[in-house]
Amino acid sequence: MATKPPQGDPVQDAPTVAERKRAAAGLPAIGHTLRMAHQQMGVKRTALTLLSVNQKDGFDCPGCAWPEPERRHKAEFCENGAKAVAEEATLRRVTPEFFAAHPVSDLARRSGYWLGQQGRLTHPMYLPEGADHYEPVSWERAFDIVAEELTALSSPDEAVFYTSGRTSNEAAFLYQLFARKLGTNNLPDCSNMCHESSGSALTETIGVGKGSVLLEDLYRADLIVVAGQNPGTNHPRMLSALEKAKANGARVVSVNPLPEAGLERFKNPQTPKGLATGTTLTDLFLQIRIGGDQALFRLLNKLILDTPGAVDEEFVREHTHGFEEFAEAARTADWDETLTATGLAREDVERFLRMVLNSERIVVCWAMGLTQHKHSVPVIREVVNFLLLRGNIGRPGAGVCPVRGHSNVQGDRTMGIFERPAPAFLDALEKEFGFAPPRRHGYDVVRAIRALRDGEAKVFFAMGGNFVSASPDTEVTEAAMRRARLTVHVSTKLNRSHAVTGARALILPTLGRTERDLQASGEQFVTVEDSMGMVHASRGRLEPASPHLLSEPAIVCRLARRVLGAQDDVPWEEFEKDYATVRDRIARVVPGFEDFNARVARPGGFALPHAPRDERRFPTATGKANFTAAPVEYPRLPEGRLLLQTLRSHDQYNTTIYGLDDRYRGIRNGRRVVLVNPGDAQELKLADGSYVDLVSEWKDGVERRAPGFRVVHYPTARGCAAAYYPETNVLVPLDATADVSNTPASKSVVVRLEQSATD
Ligand SMILES: Nc1nc2c(c(=O)[nH]1)N[C@H]1C(S)=C(S)[C@@H](COP(=O)(O)OP(=O)(O)OC[C@H]3O[C@@H](n4cnc5c(=O)[nH]c(N)nc54)[C@H](O)[C@@H]3O)O[C@H]1N2
Ligand SMILES: Nc1nc2c(c(=O)[nH]1)N[C@H]1C(S)=C(S)[C@@H](COP(=O)(O)OP(=O)(O)OC[C@H]3O[C@@H](n4cnc5c(=O)[nH]c(N)nc54)[C@H](O)[C@@H]3O)O[C@H]1N2
Ligand SMILES: [Mo]
Repeated sequence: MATKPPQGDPVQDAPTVAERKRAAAGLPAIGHTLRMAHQQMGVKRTALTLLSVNQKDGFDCPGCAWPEPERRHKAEFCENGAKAVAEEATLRRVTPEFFAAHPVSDLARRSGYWLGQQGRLTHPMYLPEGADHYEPVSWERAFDIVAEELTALSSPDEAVFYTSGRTSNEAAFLYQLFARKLGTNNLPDCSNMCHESSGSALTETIGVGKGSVLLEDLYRADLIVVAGQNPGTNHPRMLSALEKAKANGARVVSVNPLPEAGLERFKNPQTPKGLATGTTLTDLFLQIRIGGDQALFRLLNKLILDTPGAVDEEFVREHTHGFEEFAEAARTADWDETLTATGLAREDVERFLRMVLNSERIVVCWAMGLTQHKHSVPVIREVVNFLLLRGNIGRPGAGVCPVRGHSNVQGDRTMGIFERPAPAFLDALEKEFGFAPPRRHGYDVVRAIRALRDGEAKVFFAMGGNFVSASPDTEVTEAAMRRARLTVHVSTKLNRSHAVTGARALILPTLGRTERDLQASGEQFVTVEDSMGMVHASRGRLEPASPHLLSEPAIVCRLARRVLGAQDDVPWEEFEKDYATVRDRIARVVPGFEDFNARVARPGGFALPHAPRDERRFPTATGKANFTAAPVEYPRLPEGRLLLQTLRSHDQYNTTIYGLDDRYRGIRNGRRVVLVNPGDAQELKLADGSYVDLVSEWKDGVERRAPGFRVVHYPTARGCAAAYYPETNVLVPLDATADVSNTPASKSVVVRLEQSATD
């Protein structure tokens, strides 16, 4: 039974499969970029917009959080950044007439792709209780509605304030201030589903939950390990950095269950040589089984310990804690078990070891392939052990590089978007604004869903994102959302979260990164922090999509005034008029932002301090970098089952679907595909092109099913399968999360594949 497209939805999911690609970018990427951009924006707007992406006087690309190099190209964007920009700068519009023609019951039947393709939201819209149509509403009335529901709560902890990672520093700072003045730390964010495991592991081991390298370090590294990341699709500009590092002599090891085209060969569209032949990026590809990384690094660590002279003893003595206990655990690492856990050959691991021992300076980069498993925090701790052993933290050309996703997800956390804020942050907030912020921890994403499900949270407010599609256990999450009294979304584009609502709902349309932000004191810019802790300004140039839009800071300021009262002593009106006054406050509250306004005026911005990177100082509980000795874990599969990872295609940005192709993997015109190793497929009798239901098995006994996926024989590691998110989120149990970080384990879902009913 191939799934039927939603009624009336012209999008037909009919995947075809061709050979996968072995190189990324090049001329086809330029062609795709321009075609997609022209469809959405027209020719003139395309040129005007794309040329100011990531320029020093332009706007920050809403695509990803990869940093900009000091010397920029005229075109400092990539194919997927251009798609992200085109999505936002599109000329299509979702007007009140659109909502009159499409009741919520109709929107709820549409695909996410169709919803996104309708264009930019133009007016604040309100869905009254019991109604099936959103109707236009004034901003004043919209804020009244939110105030009504917030004041009716018996505790501020019955409200949840979600943030997606595109929100600027200024908006994020104001938003958390408002939530905390209201009296709650319920500030879940997309990071809870993303790099939370990295933050948890790094804070504990090196004292700072962020990466410890700058772009310069990548250029100076001898060895770069890219584990659990697909930069060719998700951080294409990283390929230029890897290319440059290779030109300087670095070698690259890729650890991944999938051979990803971008890591194999990169055809840099900005150089003639790149366009002609390209550069081979990966020197060693370790095709690891899903979840095998901790075992791999543990064995590597044992082998380093066993090699005379391989440990940086002075560094270990001066700067670390817990070495003995760790070494004892590492010495028990076992070849056989490691080869089982990883699916690797002994020679692969030995080659990796030789490369490590021949390298003075090592950087490890990673993304969702390491962070979204039950044991993700121990996986990342083991990576830290690996780097500490040879002194690879806190010196040039070496360090940890968790590659962030959303373009300001790191900055939002720095601004205090966190359900478990540090006491020092709250102290600073208290001192600056003269109120007592709540100290109780709030809900993260998973806990917020439980609270909504159980009727303990009643108002859900989202600053961007698409909560119901991005979250795990889609049916549970949607049912939870429908129990809310009020759901509010500050959004640029239509998405499923607008169609799965509480009793009442609001859509508050906002400016995007590309747009001019005019306030009473004049034109404003905002600031963002990239994956490497560089803070810089972002200034949009386009005319806003509609005259009725408010900026995110303006929305928060007006809402706060309405809810907290005009006599509130935070100068919300001033903040809205002039964002520089917000930055003055950030400068006094957040360490590293001293003299913010002056420093961000410098082209290119400034780097935030990072104690381990800058001075080999580790602000942990022990005052040193901590080795850790967690037992090795890896997923064990029952007979006849596969371990499914849910990942991104080349034509999507999280839940925003740009198109139905995944060019590098050879898949076109459809997203309901499941990639299976041909050997596994043979054992399970799954012919290429047959249709299956994916059924996830979890200890709660509930059967979660995603029907109608085309089987694609694909060279993934044995025992592993892959399918796209968000179609497969229905399979991820709400309670299947990472230990410590509570991140949904969306890269290790145990599934069985059942032949589809009518196949
Ligand atoms: N164009 C585009 N850009 C994006 C995004 C987007 O959707 N589209 N999303 C943004 C966001 S929010 C994020 S967080 C990043 C995500 O960036 P990525 O983390 O690159 O995204 P995924 O597609 O989830 O890819 C996960 C990678 O990890 C591998 N992997 C899976 N399991 C394991 C494992 O157990 N071990 C190892 N070693 N590898 C494994 C997969 O094969 C895959 O290559 O990209 C950001 N940039
Ligand atoms: N199964 C599975 N689930 C996952 C993942 C996975 O790999 N597998 N990845 C997880 C990860 S890493 C992440 S980060 C989350 C992403 O979760 P979210 O950040 O919640 O989701 P997005 O799809 O990025 O949000 C897209 C929406 O954001 C709005 N938007 C875009 N730009 C702006 C803006 O400038 N301002 C405002 N206010 N709104 C804007 C648009 O309305 C758009 O529809 O998903 C997570 N979920
Ligand atoms: Mo992310």
